[in-house]
Amino acid sequence: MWYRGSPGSRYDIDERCMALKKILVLHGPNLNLLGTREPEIYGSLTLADINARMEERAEKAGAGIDFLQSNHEGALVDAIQQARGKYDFIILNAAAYTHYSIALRDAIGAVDVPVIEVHLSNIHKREEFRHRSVIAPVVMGQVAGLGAESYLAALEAALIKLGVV
Ligand code: CA2
Repeated sequence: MWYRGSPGSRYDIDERCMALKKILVLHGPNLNLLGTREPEIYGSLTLADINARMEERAEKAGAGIDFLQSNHEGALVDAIQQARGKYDFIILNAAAYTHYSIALRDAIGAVDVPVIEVHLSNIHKREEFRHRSVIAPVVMGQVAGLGAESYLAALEAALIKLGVV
């Protein structure tokens, strides 16, 4: 499901007038369930809550932001490939695909858009199979374990790297 900055927002207006910096946020499988189960691990905010917080911050900084959640590996690969020339930064929570998707790793490696890997939970202190991220070697950096603030910290870093704040 795609979500875009609200119509008539500064994002919409700026996009027609000047080259504004654009960020794509990708959420992987099962993250649509956030806020409904396992709040002790993933927190009680829904994905819509997290997106709203990020949108508010991006708008304040004058950057554009779009969101996509998909349970399908191929849809995420397509979104990464299509980000080329359209987005300046990707913030990616690949969820379970983090631990085994060579397809996602190859897509990130093939697209010249910087990626920050995000996790709500601290994958390094959970089950052993979560300790390994196959995408870590091809991303700019990783933020994990801060709950929804992982996304906001990644966004802040992206805004700084893009020179908009
Ligand atoms: O901590 C993270 O953000 C993860 O990427 C979340 C993934 C998990 O497989 C990774 O190891 C770490 C799981 C996302 C599933 O989210 C749910 C949310 C609520 C209820 C059930 C699943």
